[in-house]
Amino acid sequence: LRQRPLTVWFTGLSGAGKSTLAFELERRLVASGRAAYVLDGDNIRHGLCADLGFSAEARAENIRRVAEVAKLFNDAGMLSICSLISPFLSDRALARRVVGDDRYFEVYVSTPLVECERRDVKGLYAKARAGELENFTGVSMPYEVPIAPNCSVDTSVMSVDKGVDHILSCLMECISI
Ligand code: GGZ
Repeated sequence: LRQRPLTVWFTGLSGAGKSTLAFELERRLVASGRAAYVLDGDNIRHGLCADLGFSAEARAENIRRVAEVAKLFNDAGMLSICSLISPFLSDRALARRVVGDDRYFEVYVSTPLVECERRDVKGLYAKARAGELENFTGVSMPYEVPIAPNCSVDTSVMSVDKGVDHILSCLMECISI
């Protein structure tokens, strides 16, 4: 089976649907015989990046480490799927450099802030609005919208299944995997 090692990099606000899309994409790729693995920001912050907080510097280091791991998976021939808020253009540019321009595929999960805040699955937006969480993306720290993502999905207007269909069609179109 032909497979190009790629890193699919999901970026977007907390609650936008990045992890859900990433794990469903992984499930579909594995079901079609491809080796793929999700590196999810929230999970990785319990282990590899347990020492890091949410300052701009800590996020940059978080993203750098995950990109380095994604590159190792790619070197081993696997597809890496990274799901991190990665709010700053400069950090996503670093991730692109680390994994290699020709291996980096960016998916912007563009679900609007109002919808993420309405969902507030973990109650983090409420805490941030109450001033109990500092440096919260979209509330007390900026999110810099990607300029030219390879693909965009807004989960407030598209189901997870349709979103993954769209990502897969972009992947097939842009790169033959
Ligand atoms: C943003 C925060 C914060 C702050 C805790 N800002 O939606 P979640 O809850 O489950 O996932 C979010 C996760 C963000 O980690 P990342 O590694 O993706 O961020 S970054 O790429 O910017 O390094 C969120 C939770 O951690 N969380 N505090 N202040 N998200």
